[in-house]
Amino acid sequence: MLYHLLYPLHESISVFNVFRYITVRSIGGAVTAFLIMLLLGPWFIRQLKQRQIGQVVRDDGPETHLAKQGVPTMGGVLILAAITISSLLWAKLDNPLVWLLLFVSLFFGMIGAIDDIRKIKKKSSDGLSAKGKLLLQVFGASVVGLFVLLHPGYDGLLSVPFLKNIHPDLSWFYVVFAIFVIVGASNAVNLTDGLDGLAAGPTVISASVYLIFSYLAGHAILADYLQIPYVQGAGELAVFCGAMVGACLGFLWFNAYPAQIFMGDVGSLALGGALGGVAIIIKQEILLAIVGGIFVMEAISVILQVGYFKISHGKRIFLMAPFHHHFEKKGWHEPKVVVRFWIVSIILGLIAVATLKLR
Ligand code: 57M
Repeated sequence: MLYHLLYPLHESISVFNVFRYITVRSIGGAVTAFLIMLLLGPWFIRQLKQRQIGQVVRDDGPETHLAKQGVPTMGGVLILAAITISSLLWAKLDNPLVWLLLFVSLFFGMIGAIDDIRKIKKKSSDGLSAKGKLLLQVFGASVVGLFVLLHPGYDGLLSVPFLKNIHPDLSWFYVVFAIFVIVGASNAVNLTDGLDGLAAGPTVISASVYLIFSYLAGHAILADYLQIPYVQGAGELAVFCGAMVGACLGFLWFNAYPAQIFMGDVGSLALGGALGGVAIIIKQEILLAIVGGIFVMEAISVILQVGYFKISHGKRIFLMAPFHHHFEKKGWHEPKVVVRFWIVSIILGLIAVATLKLR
């Protein structure tokens, strides 16, 4: 919005010329979202406490988690508010990709909110049925997949990191692939969100990498030089990614151990959906498996654990899944597990950026 209001005045007030630069607006988006979280966080936590919107902790988890009973949850509502307000302030509003990414984030946030509210009302950790949640997620993701496939200038070609000349054409199957990426990312972040700061940290790193890739994908000359798909208008998604970075950093201020607030499914499903959405929209889909490697490893640990548990009639691969609990069970303190996962996430982020040249 600020671009539309202030840039036209740049001839009389020259400083407003800066609003034309995506880099400036991405940083503006990040700082604005961060400040919204920092300034409204304490108030929001008080509101959650007054309304007794507190976490119901399962009794079959690590004993250390029982002390977390009642921690205010659904902090994702404030995260989404910060991302939305900041994006609407700093992004160009005549860009359909920005609205598409806002849609998928808020739609997945709505799914999570329904789940959270049901859990809180029922005072149990069972929320929306798995089938109901999945159907809603598939619908939301299919909107993005269809938009991308039918939008002028898009195609069903896949980008493969490290292999610049390989572009498999999925054609209509690209919609199914897009659903897999977005729904998979959403649920993977959801599973990861099981320790203080464990989901927000890697999300900051992933959104930072996608901020860079969005800027490059939307820049015709740089995209051509780096041999990545040029996506007209993708640069504006750097502003959205900046808002995600700022909002998650602001959330971390309160979610760092010992957490004063959890993001809830409203936050984890939305952030995962947003990361999956931006990966599809800027045509950097497989890259998410690298930069979001922590999320992928967490989801795979659950798939392996549940699968082996069933075929072995009760045996386990990990002491507990998702595998952040495995390290807790091995005696690692929670902050140590979280910071070590952040370290791995940062290394994966650097490798993801390196794919721009290693190809
Ligand atoms: C999402 N939710 C956390 C919080 C957060 C199939 C199975 C693997 C499913 C999985 C599951 O239920 N996942 C749901 C994980 C929960 O966090 C809430 O949920 C939101 C995110 N969705 O925002 O509102 C708990 O996580 C802890 N937490 C923190 N700090 C945070 O910042 O400490 C969350 C955020 C919170 C709090 O304790 O209550 C969760 O873990 O439920 N199930 C599991 O993850 C369970 N694993 C399991 O059952 N493993 C079995 C299966 C695979 C065979 C096994 O390994 O044998 C674990 N989770 C819990 N207890 N709580 C273990 C049992």
